[in-house]
Amino acid sequence: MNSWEPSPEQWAGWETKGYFVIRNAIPRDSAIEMRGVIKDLLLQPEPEVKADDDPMDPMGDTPGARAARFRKLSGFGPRHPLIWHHFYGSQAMTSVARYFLGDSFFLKFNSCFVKPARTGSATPWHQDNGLWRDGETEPFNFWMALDPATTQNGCLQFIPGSHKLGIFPHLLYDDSIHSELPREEVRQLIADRGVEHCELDSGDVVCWHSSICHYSPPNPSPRGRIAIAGVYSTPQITRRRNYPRPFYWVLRNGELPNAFPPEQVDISEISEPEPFPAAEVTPASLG
Ligand SMILES: O=C(O)CCC(=O)C(=O)O
Repeated sequence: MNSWEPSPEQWAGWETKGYFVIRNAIPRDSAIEMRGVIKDLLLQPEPEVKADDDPMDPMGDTPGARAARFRKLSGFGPRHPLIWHHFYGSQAMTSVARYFLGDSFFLKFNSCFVKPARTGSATPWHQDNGLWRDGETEPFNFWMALDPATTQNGCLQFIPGSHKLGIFPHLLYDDSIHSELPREEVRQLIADRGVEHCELDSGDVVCWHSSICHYSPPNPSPRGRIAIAGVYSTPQITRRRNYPRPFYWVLRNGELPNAFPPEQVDISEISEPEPFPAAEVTPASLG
């Protein structure tokens, strides 16, 4: 299979900021085909994948309303051959990840983030491994824009260099849609380090360190923003097996299997993590 190496600029981004971008990582036409698969999935009465609780207002039972129900769906990647072969199990993505993870790795998570025009909600500030709570810092995280992602429609925002600060305990506030970085901490980090907006075109990919602090705002614009994301990991990195969903082999001993569906990783011990602690409400956290 083809090898891939970061450019000096990408490597510097990875080292110093905690992320880098690959322009045209996947052909734009493929990205648009994958967007069609996701749109179709969103319209199904009950998608057979994991959906976050709907953080958006109930919007009725029309096709348009159903397409705007979810902020996030997970677990669709290994069920849709077009998405598997063109993205999660593609030459393009696996050759990038091989540079970081070596010859054998699997898909730990796969998610689709949907920000419909005008109603799309925010994803709160978090570190991916702050949500995982497994202490893992080495998995490889990647996110592809299926629609152009802009500052107007809610592209990702990163706090550069925050991947070097360790894993912050995440908290649940009364209005949190999921656990998040302590809000005071975020204010201080932004004051110290600033925020970078990561604008991408369809088929561009951003890859980031599992500890980087990131966020995406609501979408008040007339343009929707759909993206698909994944996390690859290896048996050496992912030792604590506290996930209720299966992992799927992507690359094994340097070979990219052509089979579909992809093979599940054999995981025997699965245990649920503890619940998140509630945030203490102080005047500062309300402000
Ligand atoms: O796409 C988004 O809005 C959020 C994505 C994200 O936070 C993630 O993949 O960890």
